[in-house]
Amino acid sequence: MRVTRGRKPGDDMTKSHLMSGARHAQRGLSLFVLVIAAVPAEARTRWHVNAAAPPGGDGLAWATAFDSLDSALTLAAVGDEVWVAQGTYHPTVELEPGNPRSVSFSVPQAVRAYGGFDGTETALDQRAGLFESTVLSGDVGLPGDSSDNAYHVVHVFHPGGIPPGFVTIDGFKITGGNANGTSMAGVGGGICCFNSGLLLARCTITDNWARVGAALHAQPGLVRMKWCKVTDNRAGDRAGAIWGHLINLKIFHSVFARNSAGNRGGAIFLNSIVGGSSGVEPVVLFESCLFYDNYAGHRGGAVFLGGGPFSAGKGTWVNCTFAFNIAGDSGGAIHAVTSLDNPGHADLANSILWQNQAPVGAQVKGRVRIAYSIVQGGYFGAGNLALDPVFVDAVGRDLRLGPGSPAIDAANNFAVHFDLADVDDDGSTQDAVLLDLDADRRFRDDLGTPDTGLGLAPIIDMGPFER
Ligand SMILES: [Ca+2]
Ligand SMILES: [Ca+2]
Ligand SMILES: [Ca+2]
Repeated sequence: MRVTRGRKPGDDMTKSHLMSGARHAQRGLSLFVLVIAAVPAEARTRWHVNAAAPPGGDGLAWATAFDSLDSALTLAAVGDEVWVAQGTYHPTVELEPGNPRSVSFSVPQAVRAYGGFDGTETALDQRAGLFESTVLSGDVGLPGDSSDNAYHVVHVFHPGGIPPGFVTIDGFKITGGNANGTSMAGVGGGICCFNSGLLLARCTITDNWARVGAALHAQPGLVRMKWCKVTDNRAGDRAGAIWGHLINLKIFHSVFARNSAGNRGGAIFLNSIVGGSSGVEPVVLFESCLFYDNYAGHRGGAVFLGGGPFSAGKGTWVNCTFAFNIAGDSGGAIHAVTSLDNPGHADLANSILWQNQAPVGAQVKGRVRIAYSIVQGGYFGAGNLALDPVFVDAVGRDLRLGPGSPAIDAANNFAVHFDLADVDDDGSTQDAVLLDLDADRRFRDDLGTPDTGLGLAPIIDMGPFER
């Protein structure tokens, strides 16, 4: 799987980003383009880690695996891979010497960390799929007591300038971070990412706490996420799951459930600054994602998009379902701030907004454009419906489409983007996405349903699941 690359024509850090950035620069905002350098495609060294290994290994083979993940991360250099067998791992390296809560797994720049092995594999595609049982746990100190846990389970940091490549974290459960300190110790309980490229794949990020950005805090950053589950994280203030500022974000085929924020952005809080318009490749894009049962005390039950001179959240959502999210004040699913100088802005297509709740704007509030979507209560825009999407089991939160759903064959084929997060792991980000959130085939024609969407048959369904 090719996950690191330099800038080149057709790559997703090129024209559209620069152009949208330039538009804002003309309006007095600083131009932000984080460029990631290329690294050798082949790994230099492959380190092996197995919690069940005897101590004293050299990490060069499964038979002599390290028993500590930090042993491998301490030695790993640009282009290296770290293969981790199932087991539970706790960080031991203090970012701030003398402070036991500053321990964190520091994944070095341009290192690829893979979990989910049983400890016999010789190729990545042989992985046994033990992703949820390869656990990176911030529960240091007293077990089961979060008050002495690590501030960040994982730390990805580049001090400035051009990062030497993407950091890959693929196939782990990340849990138990508690960023309840001050300054940077108050953000990014699961993962704290600064000035880096980060690819998250096949990870479950769950049960982390922070004041801001409980699962992931990225600022600035270039983040790709696919096949992840981000659940049950809690923020005291903002961003129950992900905080993104000065961020280029592509999140595909991921689930955000039961995250909460005391204030704004039950799952997502963005001050992304650039991008967001349709017609060019969005800088911030969520595709085939599911958001349910997220909660914000005030605004944006699932998503909050900031707005102001230096803080405008702009993003695009395609084939996403928002259901059963709740905001205490406004924007049950999404709240986009409507400041005059630089408003937040959400573009939605092929999506479903159903059974979200808020006193003002039960589904959405603010500057939100929607097309070819189901919106409870109705919404202005081409192809929008106000009909019950007929989930398979709404109470049990099976939010796939049931028989007869008006979402079937009713979306817009042209709204779908290229495979910018490489969900099919074929090494290309310029191919079509042919998988839905179940990894079943997209663009299926339901023969019993008239095509009401846009494009040539087969027509894509609304939401992340194709029936
Ligand atoms: Ca503890
Ligand atoms: Ca279809
Ligand atoms: Ca691909």
